[in-house]
Amino acid sequence: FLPQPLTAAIVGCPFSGGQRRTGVDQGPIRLVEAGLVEQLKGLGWNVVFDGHHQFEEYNNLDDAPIGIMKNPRTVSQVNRSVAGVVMNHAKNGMLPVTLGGDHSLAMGTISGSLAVHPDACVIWIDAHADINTIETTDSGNMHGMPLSFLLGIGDKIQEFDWIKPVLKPERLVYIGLRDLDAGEKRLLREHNIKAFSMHEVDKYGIGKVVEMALDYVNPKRDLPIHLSFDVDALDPSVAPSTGTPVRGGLTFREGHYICEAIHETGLLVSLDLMEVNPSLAEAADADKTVAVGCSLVRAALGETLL
Ligand code: Z70
Ligand code: MN
Ligand code: MN
Ligand code: MN
Repeated sequence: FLPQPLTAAIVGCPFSGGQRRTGVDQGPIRLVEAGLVEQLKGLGWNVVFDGHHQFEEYNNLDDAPIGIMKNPRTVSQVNRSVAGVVMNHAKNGMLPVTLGGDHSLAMGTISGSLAVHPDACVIWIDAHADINTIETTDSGNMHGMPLSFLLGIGDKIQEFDWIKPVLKPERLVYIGLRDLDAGEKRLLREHNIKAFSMHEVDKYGIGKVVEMALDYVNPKRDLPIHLSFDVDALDPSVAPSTGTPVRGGLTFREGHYICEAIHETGLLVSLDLMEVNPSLAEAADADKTVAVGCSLVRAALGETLL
């Protein structure tokens, strides 16, 4: 789906308004400082990076909660802007690599990539399902909600009118889940959404799980793929510096295997790497999380072991 020569467009999104903890806005800055642009060039990619997006115009919105949703107008407007940026990069034949920032940003990235690749499937790697609606959310944190907006599930909220329900439930698959709210479990069942939790990773092994996930969303291996990777899918021993670490996660190799296998399909058109928060752990653990983030992106863009 991507023209040669291959070009990646880094979309740095220092945004933390979809959750409560500061510091996740430093994720993209640290990933780029660690040398991600040069690393991707080293793999043979052309890389476009015109600085991190600042979202200044949305810093001081009058933003009272809607229901219990926090910062709703800011989350909406930032994502509307991200959607435009991702869409333009994709239209120009580039592979957007969006660096978060919190996972509410997937409202923008997936809206943008599916505007250009409407039949794309979404592979969502996460400890969490991020599918709460205004009715089901207990926290009001919008990083736990992006998929409900993209799927068109839940009460319509005027402030998010710009988000079209571009994602069909049968085009979504999860890997790595292990911390779902009761309402989210109900939504997955009601909408018949395919998920491979850590239980299935243990049972079948990661190789089989990725194959089954692709067989489900992309049976003929002919649809574009948007990969949305929340670094908290990895075990906290591998990626400690993230807002909501949950024990029992993917190993270093399991996380990389997913990225490598998706690269091998030749179908990847858009990538998110989200929830790196370098301020939440000791310096060495923050560095380790940033390094694993860079390494996952390299794997998805074709770095091989041999
Ligand atoms: C919970 C909520 C979440 C990430 C936490 C948690 C959601 N289900 N997502 N960390 N990345 O608040 O809705
Ligand atoms: Mn840009
Ligand atoms: Mn997430
Ligand atoms: Mn998560």
